Amino acid sequence: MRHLTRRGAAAVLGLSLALGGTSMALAADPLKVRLSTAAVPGDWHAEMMKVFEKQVEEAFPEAIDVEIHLNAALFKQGTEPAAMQRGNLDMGLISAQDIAKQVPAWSIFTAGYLIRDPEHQQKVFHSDIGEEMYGLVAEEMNIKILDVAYLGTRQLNLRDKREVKTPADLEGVKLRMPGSDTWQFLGRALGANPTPMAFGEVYLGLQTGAIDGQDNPLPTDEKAKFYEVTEQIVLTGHLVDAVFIAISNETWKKLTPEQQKVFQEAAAAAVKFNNEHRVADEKRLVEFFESKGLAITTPDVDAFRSAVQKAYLESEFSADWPKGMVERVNAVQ
Ligand code: KDO
Repeated sequence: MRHLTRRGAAAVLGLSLALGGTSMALAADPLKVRLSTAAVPGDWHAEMMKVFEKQVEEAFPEAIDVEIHLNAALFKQGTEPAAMQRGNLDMGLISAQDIAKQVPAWSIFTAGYLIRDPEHQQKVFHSDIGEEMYGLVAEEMNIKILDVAYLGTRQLNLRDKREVKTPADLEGVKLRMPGSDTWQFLGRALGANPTPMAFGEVYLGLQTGAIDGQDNPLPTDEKAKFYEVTEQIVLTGHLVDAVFIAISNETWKKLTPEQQKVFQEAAAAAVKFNNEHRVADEKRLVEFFESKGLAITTPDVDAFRSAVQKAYLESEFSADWPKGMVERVNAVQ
């Protein structure tokens, strides 16, 4: 009996020590916040997240550990929202096209030639429009958008030189677009023959001739080295593109009010960093690409604009746009 009791006591002591150890370990473990994006290293939306990470970790060195995963290494491009919703991912850089898959009203922001420039983009999303549209994402996707960053203005980038003035000149051009309905629609609206392909496969697709071209902002053409395997950039400027810094509501709720405030401020600092660099690069890069032997041509942008706007207004997508939203977006000065 005595022996048993002693052993029992030792077991209880061991257990409590183990538990004590565990709870101490838990207290010391920072909250890991994992972010996934298809961005390549060096592209400004990848670099901006370092700014975010630094600001958050400097404020909470013991409590929070931000982990950035680039190149879609953690989750495939476009699957980040679902991963956040399943509780497998904390943060993602997500697109309006990703959101539109679940919240059809958001397809308005996938429309070509709606947002006019980076400044207009900031003003739209920091107005009551942003509040309303972010609210839909919170309600319907359980995801909180912290801020909007300028991904750049999308331009056509062709493997072989070609005379391109109007959408008719893109007939039969196998144009890689990311793989979702809204992206494919944009490719068709431009007059091309869109083909879906993940971002990570585009370089090889251009090199082998599996595709005739792709569209991306100039800084991405530089950082992903698409200029090495293409001969021309057509300055269509068809989409003033955005990425949204998003966090799952589950993770957001784990943060203290003070931490939430810092996350919000760090996202704003990241956006500022990204936008300044990206706008400067867009000015610098035409000359850089020319020095690499690419032809940089200007099409009849009005012809592209009217064809694309007409296609969207007549599309099934526009039926889901909140009433009066196009006019409200246009009215933002
Ligand atoms: C692309 O696949 O072309 C795209 O530019 C789409 C964007 O929404 C975004 O996913 C981006 O890729 C990646 O972040 C890589 O820059």
